[in-house]
Amino acid sequence: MGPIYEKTATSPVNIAVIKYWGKRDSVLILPTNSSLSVTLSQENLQSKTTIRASPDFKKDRLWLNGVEEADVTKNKRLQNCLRETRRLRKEYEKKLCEEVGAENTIPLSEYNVHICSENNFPTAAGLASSASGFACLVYTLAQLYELPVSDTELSKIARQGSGSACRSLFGGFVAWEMGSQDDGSDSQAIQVAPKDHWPELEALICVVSDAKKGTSSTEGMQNTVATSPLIQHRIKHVVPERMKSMTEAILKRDFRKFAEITMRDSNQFHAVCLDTFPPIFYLNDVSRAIIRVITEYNSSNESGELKAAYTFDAGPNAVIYAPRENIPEIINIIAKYFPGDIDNGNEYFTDPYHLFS
Ligand code: 2P0
Repeated sequence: MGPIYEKTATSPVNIAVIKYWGKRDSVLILPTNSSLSVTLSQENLQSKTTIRASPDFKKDRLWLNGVEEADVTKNKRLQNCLRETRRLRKEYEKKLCEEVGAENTIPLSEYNVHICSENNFPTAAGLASSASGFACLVYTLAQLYELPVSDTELSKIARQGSGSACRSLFGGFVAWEMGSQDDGSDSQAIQVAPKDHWPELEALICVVSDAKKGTSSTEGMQNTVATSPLIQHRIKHVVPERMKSMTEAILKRDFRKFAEITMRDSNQFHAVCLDTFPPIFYLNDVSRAIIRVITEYNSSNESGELKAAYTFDAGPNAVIYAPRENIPEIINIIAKYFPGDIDNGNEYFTDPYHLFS
């Protein structure tokens, strides 16, 4: 038996406040608009990945949530992430050979890997499981390979696993800049602000359903780009301005502005889904009732300040952003209006996000 090299890491989920929806290149995963997200805490929602490399392994193998994938060579996105990280490792090995000699350089780039990855939350229920999963794959490989590269550099590889994964390499507030190059060299994630920039902001996740979603994001966004006139308006005339305003709102910790843009962007994302032909429905009756309850809660506030913001991804589950002081009140309201509707019995939890390290 030869040696086994092993690394384990975890990655958090991110929830977009400016949504990514649409690709201009579906192999490199280049988006049609920039997006911005908040990274949630790792304890409640995370992917955990262990990767082993050994000269004895006969082929690359993958276990997702304990089940082995039949043929990893068919998983193009995984192959792309593996190929790109191995390429960087190969370059690093060349450098190591020059510095410390070939006899002291482990040729990890040539070894097959065994990858075990699991989520502690429902997969594919619109809770960004592919984001944390691919971020974790690329981050763990980078650790195993000891790659001397920045997280922004790694974000370009994670992006090729799943677009939103590039944002999960950072904590706090993260922008995915769409870039303009055809080779994807400037389509990358950057941190807008670290999580301790705005420690009062919390996210409350309401699991409306943990069933697998009907239309995958990948398929859904392709259909939207192919059929929706509204998405063109969003790409050209809405998102560029919103990215600037949202960045300003975050830097100034302006919850009113943050909340309004968050809700408007969620609404527009679901509007382009409805504008897709045939239409895509991610919200259900409970989701829409949550929108009404939060709208009512905000308008009942005499000062005119917004107290909470809802956002929904490609599924019916709500994420509610609010200053920490409002969270107990929001939980009471949700519990009152939705005593049994949410996740087979009232499952919701506060989730103070924190930096990925
Ligand atoms: C987002 N979503 O910005 C948006 C909002 C869903 C709604 O990113 O095809 O799973 O793997 O690049 O990243 C979901 O898209 O799609 C997503 P692929 P991904 O978070």
